[in-house]
Order: sequence, then C-alpha cells, then structure tokens
Amino acid sequence: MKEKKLKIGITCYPSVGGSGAIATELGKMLAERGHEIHFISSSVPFRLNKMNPNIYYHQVEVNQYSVFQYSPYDIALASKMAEVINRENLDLLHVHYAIPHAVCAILAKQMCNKEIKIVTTLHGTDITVLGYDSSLTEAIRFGIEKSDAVTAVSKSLVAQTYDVIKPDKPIDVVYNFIDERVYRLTDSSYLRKEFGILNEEKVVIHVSNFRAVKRVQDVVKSFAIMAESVSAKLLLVGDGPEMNSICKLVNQLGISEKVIFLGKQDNLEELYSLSDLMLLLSEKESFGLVALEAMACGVPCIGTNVGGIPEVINDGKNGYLCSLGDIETIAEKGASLLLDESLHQKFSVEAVNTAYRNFGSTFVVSQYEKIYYDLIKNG
Ligand code: GMT
Repeated sequence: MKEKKLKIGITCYPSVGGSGAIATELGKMLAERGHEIHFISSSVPFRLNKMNPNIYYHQVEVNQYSVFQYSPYDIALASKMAEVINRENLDLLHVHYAIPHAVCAILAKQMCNKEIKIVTTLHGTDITVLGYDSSLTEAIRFGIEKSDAVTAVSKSLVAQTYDVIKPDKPIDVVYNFIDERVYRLTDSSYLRKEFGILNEEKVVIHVSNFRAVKRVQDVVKSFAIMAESVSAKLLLVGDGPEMNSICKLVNQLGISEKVIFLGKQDNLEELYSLSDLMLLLSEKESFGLVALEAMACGVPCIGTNVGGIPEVINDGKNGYLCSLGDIETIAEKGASLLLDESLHQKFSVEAVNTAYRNFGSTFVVSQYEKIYYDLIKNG
C-alpha cells in the first residue's frame, strides 16, 4: 500500500552551520519525495535556494517590547509552531538541536493540544558544549525524553549524550548525508587563475565557522610546515570569532602569500573541486559535515581523532586521523599525500566511494521517513 504523504514542520538554526544545512537539505529532499514541508525559523534557512511548490516558510517574529530584558524567542517560536500545526494540520515536527527547539516543540504541542509527533535530531554542540552547562542540562534532558523519537548524527554523539545528559530514551544514529547532485567533482579550474594559484601548486582547504573549537591555528601551523616541502596554497573559507588571531598568525609565520582568505562562501563544491586536501583539526566535532562534502568531491581529509570524525574518515584509506594538536604529524602526512600522485589518487577515489556508499541521500532520507511513518502508525 502506498504511504500517505506527510505534512512536516522543520525547525533549525537558519544561519550558516552544519545543523541548518542538513535540516534544509533534508526538507528539500522530503519535498521532492512529495511531502509538504513547512520550515519554521527566524529567517530563511541559508541553503533554501531552490523553488519547490511543496516547501513553505514561516517566519518567527520576536517581540522587542522594551519591558523585556531578553527578547522571548523561545516563546515566539513555540507559538508560531502551534499556529502552523493548527493551520496546516501538520503530522509531525522535526526539530534540529535540542535547545531550545525540542523544548519549544513540546510546548507547542501542549498549546495546540494535538497528537502531533516530535522528532529531535542532536547535532553536537547542543550536547558537547551546552550539555556541560548545568543551567541547561535539565532542559536538554526534558527535550530529549519528551520527544517521540530522537536521532543523533554519529555513534560518538549518542555515547556522549548518554554520558553527559543521561536521558532515559533510545537514540538512533542517523548519519548526515550529501546531495550527490551537488557534491561531486565539477570543473572549477577557472578559479585557480582568479585566486592566483599556479598550475604546479597544490591546494589545501579548511572550512569552518572559525570558533575556537575548530582549532584553525593548528590548520595554519601544520600548513606552514607542509608548505616548506610542497608548493601549495591554503584556502581558508568561513568567518568567526578567531579570524583576527588567525590573520595575525598567518603574518607572523610569514605565509601570507600562500594563504587565501575567502570568508563565507556558497557553492563550496567548486572550491572542493579545486582542492587536493582538507584539514579538519577540531577539538570537538560530532560528525564533520564539511569533511564529508569535500570527500564527495574527491578530496581526502586529515582530521583529528575526536568525536564522530573517525566515523567519516577511514585512517590510511580515504584520509588520515591524527591526534589533536599534533601539527608535526599532520604536516608530515599531508605533505607525503600531496607529493605522492598515485596514493593521492587512491585516497581520492576511496573518499568519493565512502561518501556515496555510506552517506548517500537516498538511504539516509529513507531512514528519517521510516522514523516518521513508524511514529504515525503507532499512534
Ligand atoms: O560545527 C559547528 O560549529 C556548527 C554545528 C551546528 O550546530 O551547525 O555543527 C554541528 O552539526 C553538524 C551537522 O550535524 C556536524 O557536522 C558538526 O560536526 C557539528 N559540530 C560540532 O560538533 C562542533
């Protein structure tokens, strides 16, 4: 029997970030499968760039009344969720990030008194950073336990959630995924000239929100060592609180000629397609979506052996895993990979295989669909 198409509300942080990217890609793919998708967020999610008649967007407006010391975003979100549940007759809400989204969804359910199902996906920092803040632990546990289903983006994140939050609730692993139509090797060689990258130069890339947890200084330091033996340029993509100190470090190390700061960028597949190596050297990373997207474009990655990164990078097969802060080893492995054409080609092919085989969109989106239908069937 054909399953009925669902009406699904999706809430995420809409600005640049892996959780917002995955929530939006998921919504787009579900819409292509015929489901009706209602994004409920404070602004249009940044990857919602394609028109689809099954996708709707509902903006959360936060009242700035002067009596409020803090604007009541959470209440406004719950209220908007309740309004959309009632008006659009939603079957379920899928919220990304426990705080405050799961808690808001539970509140919205109570406000509209409907048997709507709530699915919460944990992405990482909601547990690995906020989970350690005792002012939020109870709220995170409440959001998890009162959701109808909870997923996390890696086995490591599931383990950490039980360790830190200790919820009495099963948590399923549903890995992040790639849109194979976008993340593939494309011809972006024209960019080399525009960026002033010489033909013989290798390209190393790092993409992040430049928060301290990303350890961008380790990226720059290991690149500087690598660049002593390999002719290469470093593309730094993204922006954030560490940017100033990173610019200073690049100058101090005397490598400003070799480093290209690109700021926030769309169409990352074009930048990956001209890259030879990605560095993701974070101290916390529940998954590492940027590594996966780069791998899908044929870029081997060196990552730190932390969080969910080892679930994406297979050491010695499609990239390397190194200890946090071990810039000497990172530089040595990076340089040897960049200098060995045939090893690089082998890693590159394996990176694409891993991305497509283990993190393909069809499989992952079907996993989410199954969770939705199981909940709805079980009333
Ligand atoms: O990494 C960030 O700072 C952004 C953060 C987010 O909430 O968007 O990313 C988290 O979710 C991504 C999507 O699931 C994961 O790929 C990232 O590994 C995870 N970040 C951390 O765990 C630090």
